[in-house]
Parts: sequence; structure tokens; C-alpha cells
Amino acid sequence: MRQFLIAALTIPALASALAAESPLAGIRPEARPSSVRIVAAASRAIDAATRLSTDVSMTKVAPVVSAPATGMSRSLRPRPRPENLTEVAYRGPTPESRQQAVADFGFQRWVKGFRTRAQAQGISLATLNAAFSHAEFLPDVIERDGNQAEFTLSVGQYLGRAVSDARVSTGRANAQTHARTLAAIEARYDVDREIVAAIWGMESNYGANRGKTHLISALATLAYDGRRGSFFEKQLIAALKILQTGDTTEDRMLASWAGAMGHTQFIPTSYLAYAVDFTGDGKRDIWADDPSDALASTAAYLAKSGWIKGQPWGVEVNLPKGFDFTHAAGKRMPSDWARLGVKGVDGKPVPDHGTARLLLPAGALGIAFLVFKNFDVIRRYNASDAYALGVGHLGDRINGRGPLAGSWPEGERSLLRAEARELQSLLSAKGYATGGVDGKIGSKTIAAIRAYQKASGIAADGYPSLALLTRLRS
Ligand SMILES: [Ca+2]
Repeated sequence: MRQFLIAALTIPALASALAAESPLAGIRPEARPSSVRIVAAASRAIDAATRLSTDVSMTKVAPVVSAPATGMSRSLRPRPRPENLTEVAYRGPTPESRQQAVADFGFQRWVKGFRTRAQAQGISLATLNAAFSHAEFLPDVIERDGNQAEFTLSVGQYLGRAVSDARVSTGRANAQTHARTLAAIEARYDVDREIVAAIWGMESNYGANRGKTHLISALATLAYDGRRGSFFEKQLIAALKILQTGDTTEDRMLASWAGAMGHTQFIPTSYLAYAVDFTGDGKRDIWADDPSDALASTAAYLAKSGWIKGQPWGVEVNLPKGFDFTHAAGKRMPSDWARLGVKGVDGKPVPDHGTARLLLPAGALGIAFLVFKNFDVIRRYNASDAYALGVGHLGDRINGRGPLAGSWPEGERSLLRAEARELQSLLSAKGYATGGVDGKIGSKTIAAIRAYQKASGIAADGYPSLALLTRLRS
């Protein structure tokens, strides 16, 4: 049996990149680029083989605002269209105001065309007139869409923010205040209440940050801007359908700048598919101060995604010394994992709640988990391992459990895209095929990392750590 010199992996590790304009925003779903990077860093690192389910084409509750670093080369701001300048009312002497005027003109022209397309999809003139009565081009939205610079945050740092003491205590208080509602929702949808409460905490800090942007304006701006125009036009059509049902009015339809609405940050298409009227007033009101409809809608979403009531999302585990990471792939019953030495942090085998896979969000030196099907159900809400960890752990904490027993490696962070390219390039130069040098850590790169790690006598966790890059450089 191979001996893995785990201690040889000195620094390690990693993290996940969060692209967000503020630390808190990184935790919220509109900062979807983080999800993309976290998935890349935290999930793929383990090995494609340890992830049985293919979770590529999942429905997302909130939009993926595209991965950072890609497609960022061209300007994201509305570009002046010189051929139109003569048609634009001159608003002021500065280049900024001129650009704004051009953008407004282009926007209004776009709205005109959009209205025709919307009518063809069954949106009435009355709905359109009401919806666009206060709609305007929002330069700030474009600004924020463009300011998604890549930066890194470790899984440990991410969890520290997502599951802060304040968020735990506020969560516990809210779970008490809304105990009857949460219990009723749990009874109707068979979704454990603490997970619903945790998603509420993650998405809007229990309703405190539901978003204050005029949804129609934001979606129209993003649809017009064109970077992900077709996605946002689809969301805009969905928003108009919501208005047409009479669930709410355009002035109350507020959202994050990227179109995530209400207590649990549904995007319009998810609203249409999953939102429910729990209070019985005939309106699916996820925007109201009363969170009942929003929380029930979230439970409905999780239920339809396959939630298994009573099954944990995951359990923190310890790995035995010299654990052979080539055994880390696939799903097993916890009792089978226990035979490989993978046990709960209390030293006992994890109960057989169902099959589980091993999750190592920061590689061999970080905290390990056995995660169950419910973990992947949470990922349906936001396809990020770090997010799902945050929700699951916050739920446990709200339920009265303590912090994680293990610790995350010091100095960890995920590789930036350029560093990932360098890692691939260095591995390729040593004869380990990474399937290209594109900065994306896919299964071939992970296999190459494992092969290099095995040949070097270090823990073959397939994890693209900074330590590994440093080692390859030397
Ligand atoms: Ca209602």
C-alpha cells in the first residue's frame, strides 16, 4: 500500500474565488460568478469521479452571471453609437452625459422592439404599459455587472462569512419567531425547517437584504446591454408574466441588481415554476415583509428537487492516516466508508442515511465531509459546493449544533485563472496531459494532478492547491 506523505503538502490549499463587490455580496446568490469558481475549485478538485451526479445543467434559482475572467475583454458598458449621435438630445457637456444619452436612446429603441416581441409571447399591452411605466436604463446595473473581478476567498473564509456568529444567532431568533410557519411549511413540503431557514439567511440575511432595485428596469437594462441579453430577456418576459397574473405590481417588484427577488432570491423563471401562495390570499407574495410565501416557495423548490426529509445534507468526518485517495471516488454507504476508516468526528461510523460521497472542499489537508443526496438538492438552488456547505452548516447551527470540529489549512486560497493555466502548462511540460491550458480545472487536469502527486509521493487528492503550483514551479 502506498504511503502518502501528507505532511509534504505544506501549505495547501485553497479556496474558492468569489467575485463580488462586497464581502457579503459574495455570499448571496447574485454573485454567481463565485459559484462558478467555487464549483471549479472546490468540487472539481476532488475528482470528477467522486461526483456521481452530473450537475451541469441544473435549474438555478438565481442567475449565473457568467464566470469571471471570461468574456471580460470587451467593454461591458453601452458603447456610443456614433451613427446615432445626431438623433440624440444633447444633455450636457461631459462625455459621460453624452454617453448616457446615447445609452438611453438605444435603450428606449430596444424597449420598443422588445414590446413587440413580448406581445408575440402573450404579454398584453396593458401589462407592458404598466410594467414599463417607471422603467429606465440603470447604468449602475451595467457597472455592477462589469465589476466582477476575479478574487479569491478560501472555503474557510467563505464559511466564516456565510455562517458568522451573527447569522447563526439571528437565524436561531428567526427560527423561533417563525416557528409555527416553518413547522407548517415543513409539514406540507417535507423539507426540514432549518434548511429553509438557512437558505433564507444565506440569500437575504433573513429578509434584511431582499434587494431594492426596480426589477423591470434592471432586467431590461441587462437584456439591452447584451452581454447575456437572451438570458435576461427571458427573465424579463417571465417577470411580465408574473405581473400579468396579478401576484404583484411593478413598483413592488424589487430585486437584486441581477434580478433575484424577495426573501429567498428567486429569479422570475424560478418564481413561475415554483412559487406558491402559502398564506392563502391568492397572491404568491415573496416580496412582502411576511416571509411565509417566500419560505414555502423555497421548500417547494427543494421538494421538487428531491429533498429527503430527515436525511442530513452531510456529516463532518475524519480520514484515517495514510488514507488512499484513490478510494475517494464514488458513492458508498457510510458503513462502507467506515470500513475504509472514514468515520464521524466523534470516532463512530456515520449512520447509514443513504449513499454518500466524500467531499474535500480544500483538498487533503482541509475538512472532510460525507455528503448525501440532500447536498446535491441544495446545489440545485445554487450550483456551488461552498454554497451548499454554507446552507447545510448554517442549518445545523440554527438547529443548535456547534461549529465544525476540524480546521481549514492556513494560507489557503484557490488559484486564479492565470495560475490555473500556469499549473496546466507546468504539468503538461512534465508530460502530464491536462487536456489543454485553459485555466479550467476539469477532469483531465485533475487526473494529471493525481498522476503527478502519485509519482511525487504526495497525497493524491487531485487538488489544485497553491502549494502544488509552488512545487511545480521549483
Ligand atoms: Ca400569499
